[in-house]
Amino acid sequence: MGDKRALITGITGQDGAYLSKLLLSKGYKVYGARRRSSNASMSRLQELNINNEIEFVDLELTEISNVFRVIDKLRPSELYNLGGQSFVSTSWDQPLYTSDTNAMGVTRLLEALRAYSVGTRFYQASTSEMFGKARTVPQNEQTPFYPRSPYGVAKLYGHWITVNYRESFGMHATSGILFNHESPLRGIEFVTRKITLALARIAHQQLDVLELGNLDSKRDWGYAEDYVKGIWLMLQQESPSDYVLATGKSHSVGEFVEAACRALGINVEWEGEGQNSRALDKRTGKIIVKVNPKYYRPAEVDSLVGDASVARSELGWEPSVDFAKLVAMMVKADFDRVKRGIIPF
Ligand code: NAP
Ligand code: G4F
Repeated sequence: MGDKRALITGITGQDGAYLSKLLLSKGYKVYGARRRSSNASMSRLQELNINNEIEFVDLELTEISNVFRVIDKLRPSELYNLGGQSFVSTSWDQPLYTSDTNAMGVTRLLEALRAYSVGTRFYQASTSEMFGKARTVPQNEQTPFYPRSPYGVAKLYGHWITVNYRESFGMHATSGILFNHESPLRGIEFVTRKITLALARIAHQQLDVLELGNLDSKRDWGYAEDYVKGIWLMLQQESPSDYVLATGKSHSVGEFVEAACRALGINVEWEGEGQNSRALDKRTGKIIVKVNPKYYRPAEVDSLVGDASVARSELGWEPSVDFAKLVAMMVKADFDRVKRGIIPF
């Protein structure tokens, strides 16, 4: 494709940062859509040293006039919709805002493209949370959906409206159903980064105990930089479709804790069950991880594991970072940050 101009919503987030880096390396002009804030954080883009290569535009997904003006002005060749209220827990506190952004926000973008730029290739950031109380193991593009949170329900609307605009108007609209992907740029509210940062603080004697919710819940955790390559590949296909990206391996939150402790050279031993579970540092005998039920969710997604065989055969996509390597990479980044006294995000 000759015209390589991409608009990315959610530019300040984890995936926005890695996708920008990838597209810049491929010679794209990157427009970064950010929402106005008194404290706009460019720290992920700064960490990757690419903030000066991006042209920023103000875009709030809940504001239709804003969305229409930006699309009319830019008419990009590719639009990646990564913007959204992405924290599942918050979606029970802010269900209407979550729907406005994650569901209606998608329709606003699609309507703007339909009006001004129907040839733009569109990517929607869908999620394995849509499988929720999963009907089959592993989950693939054919698995029925059963979302378990306002976040999952809103994302399911975003998924189907993307499929619908593809089928109704012939738009090149693709939905990527991505399983959890993490990195040193992950937000600290998500369980992986919460664990690596807290354990790094414990290792530096800056914190005594890490409190978590459900230790038994299982996720298919991959590396974000691998996943943005898959996202880009999806939009390079002649025909639009839907694709699952996943590693095919699942681990519990407790196993993530153990792997992170291993990477730090901490030997842990579990005691108790359920709400009374705790992990002790075998050397010191101190409790370093315990359960606080305040982190339990009103409805849980107990276990997710994805089957990415369609992405493998049609896109040639493969994850390159396994679970142990991912955990070690995140632990190292946080250990070094705590040592330097700088926690950028
Ligand atoms: P993230 O780090 O939380 O980033 C979310 C981005 O969306 C931020 O740039 C945020 O801006 C922006 N945003 C939030 N509300 C907005 C609004 N109303 N208008 C415009 N922008 C808004 O999330 P991520 O991990 O990069 O994920 C990217 C997308 O993929 C999200 O839609 C997420 O739901 C979805 N997803 C993620 C995963 C995963 O495991 N990471 C898996 C499946 C799907 P601020 O910086 O201003 O808050
Ligand atoms: O890290 P989490 O908050 O991620 P979750 O809910 O799976 O959502 C992430 O992945 C989705 C893809 O499937 C994305 F769509 C979504 O945007 C986001 O990126 O929680 C993972 C699991 C949950 O079962 C949660 O109950 O960890 C459990 N957990 C246990 N203790 C905790 C905690 N989660 C958090 N955030 N904090 C805890 O203390």
